Amino acid sequence: MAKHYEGILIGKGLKFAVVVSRFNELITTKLLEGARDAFLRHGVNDEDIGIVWTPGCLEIPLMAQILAQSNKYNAVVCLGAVIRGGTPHFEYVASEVNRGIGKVALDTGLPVIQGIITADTLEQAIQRAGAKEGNRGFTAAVNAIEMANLLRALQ
Ligand code: INI
Repeated sequence: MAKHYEGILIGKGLKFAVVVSRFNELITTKLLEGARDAFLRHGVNDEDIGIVWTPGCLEIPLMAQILAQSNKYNAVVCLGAVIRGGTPHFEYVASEVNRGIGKVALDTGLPVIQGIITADTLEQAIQRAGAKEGNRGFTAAVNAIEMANLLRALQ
């Protein structure tokens, strides 16, 4: 009989760090609200959530790495918004932050969850930050709980 491993969605006793960017704060504060809501509704204690603000998305990977290496958290959630609308380095910022977050996860062996919205317009970003298309921060936090528990199940 094959053995299946899954991460349960119970957050009690787990500790999480959230790295959130101030750039496009209108969107990222909504992502943070969504993430906190998900953590609390899945049983995480408010005191077990550490929140770190960065100026922009590009600074997120370094902070995520420091938090992942601190041995204080079961997972790190990264929240930010990269909006195309007229910015020439949209592609650069979007790909660098993605690459950096993936690298931190692989280098540290800790779940580092990507909750970065990349959108063509502000309107599209709003849809993904608590309007029609849900809240990317909420789903990132749920994924963090699942991954933290999956890691425990495998260890
Ligand atoms: N930072 C973001 O978080 N989102 C963006 O859309 C963005 N754009 O488009 O420029 C952005 N730039 C700032 C960047 O993350 C750094 O904070 C900045 O370059 C200083 O290092």
